[in-house]
Amino acid sequence: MFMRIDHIGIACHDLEEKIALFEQTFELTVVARETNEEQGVKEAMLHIADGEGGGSYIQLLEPLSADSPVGKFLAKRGEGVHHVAFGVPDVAEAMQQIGGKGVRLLDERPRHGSMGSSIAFLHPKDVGGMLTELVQAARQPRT
Ligand code: MC0
Repeated sequence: MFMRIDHIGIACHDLEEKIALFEQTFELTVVARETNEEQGVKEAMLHIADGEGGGSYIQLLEPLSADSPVGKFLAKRGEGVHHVAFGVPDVAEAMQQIGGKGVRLLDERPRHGSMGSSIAFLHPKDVGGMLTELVQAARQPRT
């Protein structure tokens, strides 16, 4: 079902400061930036590697407001790993399979994610305390 780790999402207060930190410390490069109003975030993707069906990234997330998911997370837990995202070939199919096993889906249908991807979240309480994201990259796996 999972092809690769698509990204690790890291919540931060100051996106530009954390981009500079990750670029300088790990010699990573920002390959995409986006403001996603629906998700309440301003974000940057730093490329790590290419994998099956898409790439692997560090995703830095700054909240657009205090009452957004990332804003609430920062207030409660502070900066750090917010979610882990796994690449799947077909997000709607993965939602159906995983939902059928009793895991709560936080989205009724796939939503717009980074770099043209389709995404859906799973409730952290149903998967060992880890907010989990399913990602179907815009670039489809080679057949
Ligand atoms: C909350 N909890 C978490 C968590 N956020 N556990 C692990 N990781 C997280 N990130 C825990 C809380 O500690 C709490 O546990 C319980 O879940 C319920 O949390 P809450 O604070 O009462 O409830 P809410 O209203 O904050 O909702 C949490 C929930 C929400 C995960 C349902 O944040 C959500 O729907 N997230 C999905 C969307 C999202 O995160 N979007 C931002 C990234 P206790 O034990 O205290 O009861 S968007 C993104 O990343 C896009 C751009 C992309 O990748 O392309």
